[in-house]
Amino acid sequence: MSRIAVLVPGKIHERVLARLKEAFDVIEADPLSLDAATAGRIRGVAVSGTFGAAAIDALPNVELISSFGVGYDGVDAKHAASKGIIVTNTPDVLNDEVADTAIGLLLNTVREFPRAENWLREGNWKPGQNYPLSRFSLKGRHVGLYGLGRIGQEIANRLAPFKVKISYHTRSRHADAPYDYYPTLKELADAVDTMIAIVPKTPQTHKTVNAEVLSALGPDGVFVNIGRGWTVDEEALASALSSGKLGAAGLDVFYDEPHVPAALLNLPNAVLLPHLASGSVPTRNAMADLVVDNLVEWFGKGKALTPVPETPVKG
Ligand code: A2R
Repeated sequence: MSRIAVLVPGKIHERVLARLKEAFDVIEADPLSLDAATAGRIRGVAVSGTFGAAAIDALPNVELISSFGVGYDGVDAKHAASKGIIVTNTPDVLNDEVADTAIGLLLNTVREFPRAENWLREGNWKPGQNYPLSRFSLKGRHVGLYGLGRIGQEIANRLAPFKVKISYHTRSRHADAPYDYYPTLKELADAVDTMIAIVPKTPQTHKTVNAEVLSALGPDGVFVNIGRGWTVDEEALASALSSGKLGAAGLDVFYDEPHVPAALLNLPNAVLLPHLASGSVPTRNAMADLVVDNLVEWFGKGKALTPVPETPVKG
């Protein structure tokens, strides 16, 4: 019996490819360039990045699109749902890694560790010469979480031992969360001096961290983004940082990756990382396994492990 055909439309973690090849007939190609017979054979997709409506429409018999990463904004899940196609993502297996990165980035931003290390490597540490005291401390801060989902909750768990006050803004109050809830992002920004954004890329989150929100954090304020660059007005952020309206920022994500605006690159009070929050070998392996396991379970047992809310079919 011939194997089920699974399309891999672009670059993906090598473990995904290796494991898929054990179980499926893997076709590595652009869906829009396939001949009709090949397109008709494809029943599954494994994708890291973009898979839009045209790509979905090019595969008449596709049943499941398995997307690498917890954010699946590159896949048109609504369109897939309208055609009865399931989309899966890789939630939970990266919560700890991303939350750890958030804490590291926060500390780096507040205490300037990357700058201090550069200062040392450049040979500046000499008798009688010490790196200047960091302007800010984490001690006594009031941290506002913009997002308290799977990852936001893990960030909150890690923040508690730092003895900072924690508050949050989400779409709706979490009755079981022991933190102050603010129904708007501006009200949260008014209340806190430190904000960590961990929300998905959706039409509702676009550039919600704007000049008004950043000003509300204030000259001693710190902003950290570990979710999506889409949620931030980068021009307003660079301007707030350079004018001193905002104290410092730590960013793992950017609006138009891998492009990082020069206005941010030139700022001494910004810590910039190349979207690596989940980027360790063990965590990316776990994500790769979940991408493959969703396809294996669906075609073996008719059950998708981690369908996204738009396509909540568990089989
Ligand atoms: O569902 P809620 O009310 O707990 O709010 C979710 C929040 N969120 C928003 N908050 C305020 N205004 C919005 N328009 C809005 N849209 C979503 O973001 C929830 O607290 C959080 C998302 O949680 P999860 O769906 O569990 O996502 P997870 O696994 O924490 O990942 C967050 C994002 C991914 O979508 C990637 O883009 C990125 O982190 O790696």
